[in-house]
Amino acid sequence: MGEQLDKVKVALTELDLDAIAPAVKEALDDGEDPTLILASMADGMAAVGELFEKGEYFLADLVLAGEGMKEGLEVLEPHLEAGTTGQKGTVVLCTVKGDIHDIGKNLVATMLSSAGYNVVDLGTDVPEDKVVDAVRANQAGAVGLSVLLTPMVGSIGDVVSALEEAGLRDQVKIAIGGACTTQELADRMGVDALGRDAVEAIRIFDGFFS
Ligand code: B1M
Repeated sequence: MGEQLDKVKVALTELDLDAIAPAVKEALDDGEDPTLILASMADGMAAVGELFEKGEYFLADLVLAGEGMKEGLEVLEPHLEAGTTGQKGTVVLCTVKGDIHDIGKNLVATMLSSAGYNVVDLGTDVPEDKVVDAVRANQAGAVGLSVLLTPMVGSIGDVVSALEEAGLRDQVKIAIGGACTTQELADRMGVDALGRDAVEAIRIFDGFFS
């Protein structure tokens, strides 16, 4: 990892909020690829998660890490966005019911918009009927669900069932992503794909709409 990228990761891992945005800016000024900077931020967040699991960080530290990620993203996002939006198709995106993590979902939204999708972002803790309503109202061709909490994976199944009951399941492809998701979970929940990161999410939706 380059020195500037390492600085980004360390600033986030050490919760040095004053250093995060400047570190991202320095990396950009140095010509680092924005997607690599993004990956360094994700590495920093993963390290924070590990420290939380070990009992070295507490909930307040997770909140700080979330703030730090947002500050870094504010600097980075304009460099991820390419321009033309809404050409390829409409994707309804949300974090599932019971889960309020939104950083990864927001990243996926930004990347999809910049890749030319119309993204209908429903936010976090979204019940299945809201997803159904949004798919219908926007004639969406795909749904993206973000889920980070293992106890909330059942919310994925609730969305699948609700779309089936509404007679919409055949019209939409569904992808899931987020820290606690696996291919085994995707298969079990009856969704069409699993995206491990925002870049893979774009590949998946490109496949859905091709
Ligand atoms: Co929470 N949290 N958290 N947290 N948090 C995790 C997820 C956890 C793994 C930490 C840990 O214990 N190691 C753990 C979950 C364990 C589990 O169930 N497996 C956990 C827990 C337990 C909790 C609480 C229950 C803590 C508590 O209250 N005791 C609580 C839950 C609240 C709730 O949701 N109801 C909670 C709260 C919070 C904060 C609010 C403090 C904060 C969130 C702030 C926010 O989002 N605005 C927070 C944070 C920051 C984290 C960690 C540290 C970081 C998450 C993150 O933003 N990662 C996280 C640890 C970790 O994930 N290692 C943790 C960076 C982000 C870029 O990655 O979201 O994975 P990610 O998204 C990636 C990919 O996954 C993928 O693309 C993204 C970009 O590459 N992707 C998709 C994501 N969604 C996709 C959708 C797609 C495709 C790809 O659609 C097709």
